[in-house]
Amino acid sequence: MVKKLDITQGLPDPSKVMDEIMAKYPTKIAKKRQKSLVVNDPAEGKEIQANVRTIPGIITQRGCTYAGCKGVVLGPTRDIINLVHGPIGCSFYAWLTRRNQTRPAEGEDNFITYSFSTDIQDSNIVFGGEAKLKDAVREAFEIFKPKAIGIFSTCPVGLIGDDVHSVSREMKEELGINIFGFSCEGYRGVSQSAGHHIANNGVFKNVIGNNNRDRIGKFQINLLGEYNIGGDAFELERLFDEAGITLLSTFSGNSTIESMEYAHTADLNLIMCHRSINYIAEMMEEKYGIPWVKVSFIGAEGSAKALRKVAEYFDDAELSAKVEEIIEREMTKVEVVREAVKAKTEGKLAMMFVGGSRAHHYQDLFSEIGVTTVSAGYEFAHRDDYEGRDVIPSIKIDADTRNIEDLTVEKDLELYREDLAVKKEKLLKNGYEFSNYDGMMPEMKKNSLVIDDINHWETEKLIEYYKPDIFCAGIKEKYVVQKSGVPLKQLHSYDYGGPYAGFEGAINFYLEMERMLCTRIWKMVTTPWKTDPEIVGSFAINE
Ligand code: CFM
Repeated sequence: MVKKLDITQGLPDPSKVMDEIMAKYPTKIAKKRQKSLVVNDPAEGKEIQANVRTIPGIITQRGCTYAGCKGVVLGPTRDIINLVHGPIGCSFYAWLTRRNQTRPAEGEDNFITYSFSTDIQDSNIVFGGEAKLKDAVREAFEIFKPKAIGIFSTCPVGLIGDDVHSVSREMKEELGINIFGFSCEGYRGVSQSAGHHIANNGVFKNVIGNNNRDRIGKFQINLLGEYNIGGDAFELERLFDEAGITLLSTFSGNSTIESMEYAHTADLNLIMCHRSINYIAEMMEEKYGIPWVKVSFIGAEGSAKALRKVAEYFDDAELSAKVEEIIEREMTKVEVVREAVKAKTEGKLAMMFVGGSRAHHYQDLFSEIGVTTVSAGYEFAHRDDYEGRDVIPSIKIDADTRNIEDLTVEKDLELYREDLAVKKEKLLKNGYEFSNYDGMMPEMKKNSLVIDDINHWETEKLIEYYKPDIFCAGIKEKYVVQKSGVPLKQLHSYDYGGPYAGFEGAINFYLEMERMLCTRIWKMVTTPWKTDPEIVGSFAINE
């Protein structure tokens, strides 16, 4: 039996295991890596190194800029053709059939299940690929007659200098639909985070504000940074619907480009994933005066808090009463399951290394069933996602960040909502919080180990040290972790489970954790490399 780490007196100081990790690195690398591993102290507020280049040779969990732009932000939108200009491999791996769900209305376009690519070849690399790109745009238009086409640059396209923006302008003119390009080559930034920023800029410039349609609801909001993994957005739509809150557009789970065009007619923006979409929220406030608030619908408590926050903003007795009614009804159901599961899961340990927001949000769901997060980190978040937005002025702008365009946005004199600015002022005086995110570290326990851009070596050492009951990450980590006898829950694709957002989502998550945390099967796994440290293969052809 593995001896469990004793955390009854608080989390142990992990400095020793950190030293062991560092001892294996060459001095220069250890010096750099050290700044990304932090022993948390919420009272002191420590600084972490984040959003810097991964050291070559290290196996990172990160993805590329193109993945963040095409896959994450634009990918889940169903009525736009997302055309990848590049080799077919980039499209194959960005094919989104696996996880983003969407519900088109009867007869409405849904291109998510397709994969569109220019499939460039060696000859295009030598002689240029713009002609092929134009042909692909015409062909896609001819077959599907979409409302919009987005063109995404991959690494080779940037290297040979194809101009996707001029092609977009020309094709827009020729075909008469909205066509726009993204310079989101994989190498453009240090991770997919750069791709989020590029996507935000493109959507803001080319889509938001294209349709000034009239109001249709009393309380109009947008939900930003919710990508409908495992049907999360469906659960939130159910809650907003019942409360009488009109969700104009979600960026970008279960969404349409059409809805994004009138998103600027909202009264409030809610942000779920701060990392991927805070840029749009900020720009919409500058241009249209729409305030934003950070919420999290991951966890039943967080969901209740978020709904109350919206009700408080609109300050309407009927809405508040409805929201309270929903919370009471849903929480009664949640509590029954939570209590039953917590009795079995209390005291278990979790570790999570995911993306740029889930490593924080899922700690709430775990703590609702008594599971402690001993170590966590993001793949590509920035210091503000760890330490809170108040550190933004002190973040060093390096050459990699400067590489990403920062749009200058001006007030739209016609559409700017002075009434919302006044409302915001008033609420601020009452202590209502806007435009803020406190980050992950202030909410984590003292001595928990926070790591940015963790790698395989560090993962293995930490599993040995903490012996967690569950590890949350993605598909690249899944099997190696499971072979160590620790179950891994994917928080990117949910292992095809979900939804986990909102109240129904919380119930789903508790039950799934009960299954994963309470089975003894993982303790029976013998790590294969303990008995066979070397796997020897041979070619059948030689036998
Ligand atoms: Fe935001 Fe996301 Fe995430 Fe993200 Fe992602 Fe994702 Fe993620 Mo995978 S936008 S930062 S780039 S919540 S794809 S839907 S699950 S790493 S934690």
